[in-house]
Amino acid sequence: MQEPWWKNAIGYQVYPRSFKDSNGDGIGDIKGIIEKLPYLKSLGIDFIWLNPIYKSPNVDNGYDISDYEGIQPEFGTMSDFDELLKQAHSNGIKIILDLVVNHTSDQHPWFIQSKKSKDNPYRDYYMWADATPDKMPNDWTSFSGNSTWTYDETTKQAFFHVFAPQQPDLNWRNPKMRKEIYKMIRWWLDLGIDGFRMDAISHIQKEPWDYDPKDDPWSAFMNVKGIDNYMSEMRDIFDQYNIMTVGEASGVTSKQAPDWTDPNKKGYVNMIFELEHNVRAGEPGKERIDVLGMKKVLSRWQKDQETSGWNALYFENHDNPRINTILGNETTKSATAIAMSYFFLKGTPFIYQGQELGMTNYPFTSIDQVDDDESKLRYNDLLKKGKDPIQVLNEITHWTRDHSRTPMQWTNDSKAGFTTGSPWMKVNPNTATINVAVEEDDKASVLNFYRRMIEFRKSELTFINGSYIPIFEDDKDVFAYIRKYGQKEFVIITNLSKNVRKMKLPDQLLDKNWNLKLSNNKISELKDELELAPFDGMVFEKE
Ligand code: ISL
Ligand code: CA
Repeated sequence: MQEPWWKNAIGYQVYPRSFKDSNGDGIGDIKGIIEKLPYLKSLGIDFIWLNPIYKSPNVDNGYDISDYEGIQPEFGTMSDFDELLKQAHSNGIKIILDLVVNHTSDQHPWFIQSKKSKDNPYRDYYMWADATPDKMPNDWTSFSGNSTWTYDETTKQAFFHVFAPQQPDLNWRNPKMRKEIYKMIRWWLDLGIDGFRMDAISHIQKEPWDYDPKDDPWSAFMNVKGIDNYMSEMRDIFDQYNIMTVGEASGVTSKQAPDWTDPNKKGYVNMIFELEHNVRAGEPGKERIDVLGMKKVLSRWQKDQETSGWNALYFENHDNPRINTILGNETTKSATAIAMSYFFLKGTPFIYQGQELGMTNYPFTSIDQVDDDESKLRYNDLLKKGKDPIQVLNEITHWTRDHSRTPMQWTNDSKAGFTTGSPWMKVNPNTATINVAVEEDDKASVLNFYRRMIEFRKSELTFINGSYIPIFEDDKDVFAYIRKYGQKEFVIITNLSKNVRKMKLPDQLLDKNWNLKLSNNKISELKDELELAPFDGMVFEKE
């Protein structure tokens, strides 16, 4: 059977605001992306996931949409988008868009209508309930840590939101609302886009308002019963197109995942992003991610979707700090070891812009440098609770989403070659040494390593169908596994630590000849006793 195209594809996530500015206003835009298509082609990626490009008041950088079928003017026009799609396709690159349908902006015409009166035809596009300024319909907590409800004076009711109050949740129980969303979905698919990344999609169904979340505050809107109906309706639309879909599905467990991603089961989407191995939870002061914990989560997802379903593989995105800082030590060596550690797992790998350069966290020193609404909300909230300002700043800047939102580093210029104007977000000063231009010319750069790795990954079908066999499973530093299909066998070994590690090879690797295929160090043979230097990584193939 012919495998679907997305199984042997590499995704690249573009955060349009920070990718490339074409007109000097300091904000990345669609024309900037078009300009950089040759770069993306030279990387070897197959599709781009674009973060939201729709009209938005920008409270949550585009995740608050006020017009689903309009382009954010800062990013360009619909004809720019058509051009991007055309040029991407002629370069063999597909484009998937963010689909944000858990909520809209409070400036969306539907919500403006909905707010007007209790009998407005759009009232039930959102969720309203009786309240008073100091008594909300229930005491559920939103992702920002505040109430999921905001009181509205006009009708003396409160509306529901799992994110910021400027992002009211759509009422998926309303078939009229769903019909409009589905129309919009078809509109984009008919335009020729290649699929969707579905934002916060596991939250679209909520428990009844009298549900008690107890000590799991978000359980009231995490993969709640009844979501099946809506997901199936969307799947029936997707099935009519040759596209790919990836759901951001926090709260869907690895055991439930195949149900979501296996076409022989419910198969709502082709793959999901799990948020369990997600590192943002890392506490300040705790320098880096717990490698063993992360390995266990990733291994479990590999196993639970080994024979049924499909994984989306990632370390970075626009919501997380840079992996080369929080897991690595900001070197070429750590960036490449980390890359190898996840790239050969079973699933579709995603790269976040700048990850392929080894970009790092931004050295924040003050809250004025922070843009992210979520970070600012939390900062003010903690100050109000009387916490020490320095401690709060440390905590916020430890995980702020802004680390990944600084401009893409194209050159060693102080503006990173990102803009000729004043960048909307500070440029990381290490653009002096970490940038596309210098890395292009350096054979040993992270960028050129990614190129080789991508080419190799795509040339070897074992990485699609092969089984996943973890080795050194309980080791706290080394992430290693075998991928095996028929006679073919590969082993991936990465030391994700600063420790020198002496390893005895497990039995299943002995008495075989191994050829080195990819490496970031000088080891060329797989010996019975292996001495791994900090952040050594390599892939061997059985002869
Ligand atoms: O579980 C969560 C928090 O632990 C998350 O489900 C939540 O779904 C995730 O953080 C959502 O992120 C996405 O939707 C947000 C947006 O701000 C993020 O940038 C986006 O990736 C609201 O649209
Ligand atoms: Ca611009």
